[in-house]
Parts: sequence; structure tokens; C-alpha cells
Amino acid sequence: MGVILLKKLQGFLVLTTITMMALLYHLPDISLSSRLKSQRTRNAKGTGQQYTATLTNGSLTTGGFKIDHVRVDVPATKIQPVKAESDTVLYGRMMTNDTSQHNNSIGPKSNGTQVDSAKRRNGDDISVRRNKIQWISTSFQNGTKTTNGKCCDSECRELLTLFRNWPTDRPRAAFYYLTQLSRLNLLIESLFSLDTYFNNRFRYPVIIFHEGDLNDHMSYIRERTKSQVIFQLVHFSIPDFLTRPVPRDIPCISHVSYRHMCRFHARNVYEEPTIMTLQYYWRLDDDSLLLSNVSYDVFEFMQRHSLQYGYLWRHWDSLTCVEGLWEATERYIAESGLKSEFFSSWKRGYLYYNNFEISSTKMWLSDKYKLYIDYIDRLGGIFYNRWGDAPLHGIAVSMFVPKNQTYLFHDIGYRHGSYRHEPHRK
Ligand SMILES: Nc1nc2c(ncn2[C@@H]2O[C@H](COP(=O)(O)OP(=O)(O)O)[C@@H](O)[C@H]2O)c(=O)[nH]1
Ligand SMILES: [Mg+2]
Repeated sequence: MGVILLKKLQGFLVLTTITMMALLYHLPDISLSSRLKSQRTRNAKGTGQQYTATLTNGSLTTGGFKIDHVRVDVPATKIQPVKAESDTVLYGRMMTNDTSQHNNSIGPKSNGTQVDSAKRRNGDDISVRRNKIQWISTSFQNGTKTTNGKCCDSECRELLTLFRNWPTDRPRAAFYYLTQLSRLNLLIESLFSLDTYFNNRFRYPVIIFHEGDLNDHMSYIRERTKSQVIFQLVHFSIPDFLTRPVPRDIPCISHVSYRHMCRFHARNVYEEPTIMTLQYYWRLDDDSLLLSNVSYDVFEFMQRHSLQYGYLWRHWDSLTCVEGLWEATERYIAESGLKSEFFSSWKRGYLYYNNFEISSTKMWLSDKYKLYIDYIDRLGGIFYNRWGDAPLHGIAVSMFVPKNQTYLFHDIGYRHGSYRHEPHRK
């Protein structure tokens, strides 16, 4: 009897040891979560809760180990990673038992750490980046609007599902178009060239932004491309802060709708939940065509070489169209104390021909770009003049991206209107 009891005790001890070892095995998770400290305070008016998550040592790195749990010290809340990738990005879903919404408004902290303002709910998808916790697509279940006034609809959720199952060694990237029904045939042609020369092989999703005029044509488009297409609705309106009426005719010929398009590419696209989930994008217009085979994965190429901005051509814009833009930018630079050698060498009127643009989202989603573009936007020059997305992108890249992280894709054959780029060796 005594022997049996002793054996049982032994068995129990072995089991306990195994459990302890299993717990210890997860130690990296615990140490990771312990770096992510958060404080809970009342906001200034005392009317609500404010949560501040701080990465105490300034960075959140996966350090090569698998992360199973990151806990933000908000009551009953944890972030359940769906996937950990590269060294600084964690992509996951917030799990909480707390069903109330927290409408947070939290600015940058002195150490640069920031939490996006967002309504957080159970099941919200998030990404955690270096120094930044970003609720990328909040309130998925009930259609509540995100901070930019949009919600991640069923199409957008398809993209997130795709990325949840995405191989960890591939960048999270997509193509994007803004288009309209009147150019449907152009779009189909463009997609065909994209499939033929790149995407049948590399299989990145294609996001198509439209104003609702494609609602009845989605299946038609899907039947004509092998790429996975995500449709996203956009609404254009003159921003409320513009007090003067926007003239129809301006010295630089462009319809008001064209100026909406410019504002979309320069600003609003970076508040789109779909774009915010990406590491890289390749923008094309519906009148863009690939002309020949692209034999390598351009997104992996960008990642491997730490590139941020890829282009084909730089040229000049009419200075009439961008009147006031350079002065405004120089004022901004003086006020913000920014220093950039690249910008100093960037000539007035210079731009990237950005109907072809292969870019990391890093800078476009950053606070420094947001602050700059908001400043520019509020001046109204996008509508009163025609401060286009191309000059704005050129300025932003030269201000915020080191020149050696820009790259001319000399080996890609491309056509846009009368512009033609023949692939060539360097
Ligand atoms: N939905 C929508 N798309 C537009 C509008 N204006 C331009 N676009 C799209 O934005 C992209 C750039 O416009 P495009 O006319 O090609 O500009 P350009 O290349 O500067 O001549 C194209 O894919 C257009 O179809 C618009 O008012 N509404
Ligand atoms: Mg075009």
C-alpha cells in the first residue's frame, strides 16, 4: 500500500515538474509582455478612461522567439497575436472581456511612444510596431466607425484574413488603384497586364478604391482577373475647414474631382484600414500598363534592400499648379526644425511620376507625415490651386526618406498615357 502511495506521489511530482518546465518554456512571452507596461488614468475632464501603453525599453522585438501572448495591462485585456513577423511587427487581435468602448485620445509621449486614438472592442485587430501600438481596424463586428470615419467592412476583413494566413517570410503587400466606372475597360486592361507580367506568379491582393459606381461591376471585374480583389468604397467631399468656396476653374486645368483624387492619394488613402494593414504597396492608375515580365518579387526586393520608395521617373510640375506649396513647406520645415539633405537638393517643382509607386507604408503611416500633410491640407492648396499628390509625394519622400532608400526600378516595362518606360539594365 505504502509503495503504491509512494509511486503516486512520484507521478505527481513528475507531472508538476513537467508543467513548471512548460510554463518556463513560455518565459519569453512573459518577459515580452512585462516590457509592455501600461497605465490607466482618468482623462483631463474626468469623463472617461484613458489607457496609455508604454514600451518601457523603447522597443518591442520578437527577438526570434515565438510569441504566444502579449498582454497590455488594461483590465481584462490581452492582445492575442495572430502572427509575429520581422523584428518589430506583431500582428494580432485584441481579446477583452470588457465590453465597454474606450474612446481614447492619446498623443505622442515624450519618448515617442504612442497609442492610436481608437475605440477598442473585443476582437479588434491590431498591429504592434516599434514604439507604437496601432489599432489598425477597430470595431470589426458591429460596423462602428474607426478614427478616420470608416469601418473595416467585409471586403477589408477578407484582406485581413488573407494576411492572417500569409507566409511569415513574405511582406504584407498589395496593389492599389483608385478608379471609376467610366474607365472600367482601362482598369481591366491594366489588371490583365498586372496578372500577366507579375501577379500570376507572385499573387498579391489588389485593392480597388471606387466611389460606389463599381458596386454592380465587382463580379465582372473579378471574373477578368486572377488576382484576389478587395473593393473599397470611398467618398469625396470638400473638407469642412475650407471656408472659401472652391472654384471650378483654376489656372491649372483640373476638375474639382481631379483635386479630390489628388487629396485621396496624398492623404486619405493612408487612413484606409486596408492600406494601414500593409507593409508595402504598389500604386497603379487604371491607365497604367505593365509591358513586360517582372521576374522577381518587388516587395521582397524592397524589404531585402531596406528600400522605402520605388519609382520609374522624376520630372517637373508646372509651378503655376503648385503655387505656394514650396513656401508652405519651407515654413513647415523652419517651424518643425526638420533637417534633410535630400530635401535641400530637391528642386522646386520636382516630382516622382507616382502613378507608378512601389513603397513601404512606414513613412506614409508615420506621425511625421501625418503632421506635414495635415498642415498642407489645411492650407487648402490642394483645392484652391492644384497641389497634386505627385509633388506632395516628392516633397514628403525627400523630407522624410533617406535618398539611399529610394530606388529607380529601371528593369520594369511600364506605360501610362504617352509615357513609356522601357526596361533596361543599369
Ligand atoms: N473614383 C474616382 N477616381 C478618379 C477620379 N479622378 C481620377 N480618378 C482615378 O485616379 C487615377 C488617377 O487619375 P488620372 O486621371 O489617371 O490622373 P493622371 O494620371 O494624373 O492624369 C485613375 O485611376 C483615375 O481613374 C475621380 O473623380 N473619382
Ligand atoms: Mg493616370
